[in-house]
Amino acid sequence: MLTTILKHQKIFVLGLGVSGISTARFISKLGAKTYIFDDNKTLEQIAKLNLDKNIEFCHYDKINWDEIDYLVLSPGIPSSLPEPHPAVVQARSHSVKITVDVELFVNLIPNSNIIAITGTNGKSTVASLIYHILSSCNKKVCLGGNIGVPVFDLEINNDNEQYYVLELSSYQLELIDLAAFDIAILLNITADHLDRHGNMANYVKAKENIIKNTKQNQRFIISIDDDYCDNIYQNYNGESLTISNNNNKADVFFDQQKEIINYYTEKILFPIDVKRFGNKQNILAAVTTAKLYHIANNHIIEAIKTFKPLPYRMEFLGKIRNINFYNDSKATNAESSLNAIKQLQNIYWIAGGIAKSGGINIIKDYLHNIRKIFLIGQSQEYFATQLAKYNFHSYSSFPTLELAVGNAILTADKEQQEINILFSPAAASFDMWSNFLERGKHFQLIYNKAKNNEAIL
Ligand code: UMA
Repeated sequence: MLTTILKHQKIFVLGLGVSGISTARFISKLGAKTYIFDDNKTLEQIAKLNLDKNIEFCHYDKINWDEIDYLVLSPGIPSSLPEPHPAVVQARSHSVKITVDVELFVNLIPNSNIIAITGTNGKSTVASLIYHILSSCNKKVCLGGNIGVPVFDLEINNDNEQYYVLELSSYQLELIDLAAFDIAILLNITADHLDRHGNMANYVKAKENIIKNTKQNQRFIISIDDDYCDNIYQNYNGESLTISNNNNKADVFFDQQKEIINYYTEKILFPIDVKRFGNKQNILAAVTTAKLYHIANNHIIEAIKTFKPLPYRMEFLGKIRNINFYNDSKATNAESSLNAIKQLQNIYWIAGGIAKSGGINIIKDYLHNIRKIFLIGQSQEYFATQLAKYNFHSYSSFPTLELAVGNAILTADKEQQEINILFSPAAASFDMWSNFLERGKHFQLIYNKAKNNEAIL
């Protein structure tokens, strides 16, 4: 058993964010000698106060690496690109195994059912939806991973009645070595996190690690809507089920009326507003997973009806006069914003932040859905240059989100028709906020003020 093996090991945990803290707690409780470190000096005192006395805070320069069995890296800390962390370099030179919490966790529970989900966009929605369907059917199920709950915060149950739904990022998948999943889901791949992975090939390789190892009866649910995923599918030899937004040659797809899902040869009547879930692919991935676990169609549909979409993902906040407000702060790249833009007309689009590779290039064919654009953040000039190139000139730039929203409302008030204010940045948030959650909360606060007729500027 891995628990027995781990118990006798010496383990260095680098990074004291949520995943590092939870890993250190778990392995030290098992009995492993646990060392921790974080480059943020202020965390040393906090860690010392909050963690067991048998966990030792120790700089990686001071550790005797010859005695260490594992270096557990927090997902946000690079193991190779753009530059390996100095602790990684030292660990490697002493042949210490470098790993990540998900790898250790999954190897502890080989008998349970593990559903792993990755993709550039939609993975949190799909993970939450699968979790909701399984728990609605009284299955023993836990949800964790990149979605915000570190795996070692989940209850550990190595039995075949237990289900784990794990959202996995490319950062976590990069260090997968032996972990294998019962159902692996790959939703889509578009350029993202290239600063961390260096280039597209490395990013794709990290995502592909979701099928690096196989488990008995493993199934791979893969969307074939983008070339990267299609290529992975073409080269895959195991059992797979393809899903698609628009290709009726896939194993699972919506047919023309969109109220029917074709699941192989079976047709499932599906009277649900698909827009609530971001896109069709998200629904198809969740339904396919549920079918693989033999859940009856009526149970699947009932569960999906009661699912509450996650905050800040195409979240409809409400209507003020002729203006609908949508909070899509989670859209940290243009592909994600494109999903939102495709769903609406008469859009006043608030966008900007730290641009991803390609900027907003892929939006160009859907600019007809947009009436005006309100640019914020570091990417203002870049996005403006791109818009000018596409002959779209109805845009202005603002130094704050308040000013952008305020101006959007003032302008929308003069319109004779219904306007959709869409906050979908198509960029990372770190220039103005610490993450997309903080950014989404900010937009929600501005909306609340506007709703209550309070000044927002
Ligand atoms: N640190 C160092 N040295 C460094 C860099 C960081 O010591 O060179 C320390 C920081 O000071 C900090 C800690 O490492 O104390 C942070 O570690 P972390 O960035 O891995 O963050 P955690 O809090 O452990 O959260 C991680 C995931 N974070 C990232 O991948 C960046 C969370 O995903 C995840 O929810 C959590 O584990 C539980 O599994 C967040 C995320 O932004 C939501 N993910 C990216 C995304 O979705 O795009 C991939």
